[in-house]
Amino acid sequence: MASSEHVDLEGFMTGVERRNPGQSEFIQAVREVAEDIFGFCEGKPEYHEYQILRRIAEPDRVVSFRVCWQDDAGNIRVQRGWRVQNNNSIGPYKGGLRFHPSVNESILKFLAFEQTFKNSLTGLPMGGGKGGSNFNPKGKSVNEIMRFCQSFMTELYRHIGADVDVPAGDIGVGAREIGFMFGQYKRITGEFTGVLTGKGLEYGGSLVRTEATGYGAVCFTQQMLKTRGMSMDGKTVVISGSGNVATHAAEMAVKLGGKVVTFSDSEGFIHDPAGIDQERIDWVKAHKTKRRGRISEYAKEFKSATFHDDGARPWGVPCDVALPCATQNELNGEDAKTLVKHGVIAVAEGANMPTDLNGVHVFKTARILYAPGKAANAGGVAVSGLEMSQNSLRISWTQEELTRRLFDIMEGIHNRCLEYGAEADGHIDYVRGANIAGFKKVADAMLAYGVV
Ligand code: NDP
Ligand code: 2IT
Repeated sequence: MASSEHVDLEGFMTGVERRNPGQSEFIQAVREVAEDIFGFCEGKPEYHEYQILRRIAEPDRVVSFRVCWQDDAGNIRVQRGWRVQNNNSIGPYKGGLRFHPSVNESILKFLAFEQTFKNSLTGLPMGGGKGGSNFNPKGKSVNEIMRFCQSFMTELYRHIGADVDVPAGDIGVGAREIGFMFGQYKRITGEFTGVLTGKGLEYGGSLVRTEATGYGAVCFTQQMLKTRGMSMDGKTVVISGSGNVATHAAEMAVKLGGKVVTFSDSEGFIHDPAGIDQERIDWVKAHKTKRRGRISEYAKEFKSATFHDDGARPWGVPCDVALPCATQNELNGEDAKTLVKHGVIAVAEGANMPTDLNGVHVFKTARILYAPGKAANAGGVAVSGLEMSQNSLRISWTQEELTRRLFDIMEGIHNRCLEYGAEADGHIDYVRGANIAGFKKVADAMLAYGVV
């Protein structure tokens, strides 16, 4: 029954490249995982015989659909929507929805693939999925956003469900968009179920979900620093992005005594050597979510800051801790070398795959504390998992209970990384640890199911 086909890493990647032409982000994400999994599978023939990695690297399904909507001027607009259901071996498909003009099948396949390992690492019963659209929310009115979300859900609703696939937010999708989509799902199906997470607190949302990704990433950084007898206290922190993940990472870094000095968006970054304190973080949050403003305006509001334009990124600013929290491939090999040259101690990815493969290799070679997104940013989906549990039980846990559970889960992920990533000299390869621990649980479930 089982195939005995056994190829090496490069043979495997040649097949992935042949089957996914032009899908560079997806191929990159698969390679990053395969580099570790091939070594781990040596001496474990069942994973090869049952083609486990080959099967995880082929989404269960990719649904693509047309989304029509009408703008305020009365024009008919046509967008493309997707849901990639990567793997549901250990639970319902789970993962966010991204609305950004750059969204395409490759990006959503990479995100759904990564999500499969990340969700496994949380220890909660969630499979991996991701979806979204090339819709650009920037500059749209609230009514346009609502009409788009309703139209998107009118197609998506038939593919999701509380026990089937549970989407949430990601870039361009926050509480407002989740509200519009949940309202439309409820309207179409007549069901009030936990079919989306990241909902408002009034209608089944969970406390701490908004903060969870950023808080969790800094909690993970603190765990990493602890292995070297250090803490966030007094550390200079460079952050990219200025959305949900970036602002909450900054908030927790400041709470733990760190000095945050940068934020960015797609236009550039601000550098505030005076330090971005809680008051300034609150200003950024309001500016980005309520006023939908640009980060450049921070430098007009706070005179201690400078704005660096032309899409500049903050990696040249000397720091102890770097937290990339914007988007994929925003930190390349040269950026990684600059960070290392300036003495960076820890890098934790709030975003998904923000470091390109060259950058990953630079961090690995320099043996700094480097946490990949699937470990460091898992706090968001973890509290989404807790939102699902609360919805099923029809109860709401308190802020304290949820914060405790989030921190316990992040510590659990750290321990799982240690299990497979600790080396003889005490160095921890978090990339290897996260890839193997995430893979093993999914792989063993797949072995139990046979060939399906
Ligand atoms: P938001 O939409 O709240 O913020 C995104 C931020 O990243 C903005 O500052 C945005 O700037 C910037 N950004 C987005 N795309 C680009 C781009 N192509 N180039 C440069 N900057 C860009 O999203 P989130 O904070 O939720 O997500 C940020 C990252 O974290 C993503 O990688 C996401 O997948 C990941 N993540 C999110 C989780 C969550 O719970 N929300 C959970 C785990 C990971 P601009 O306004 O100019 O577009
Ligand atoms: O990348 C991610 O983990 C998210 N965008 C959150 C997914 C979720 O289901 O909460």
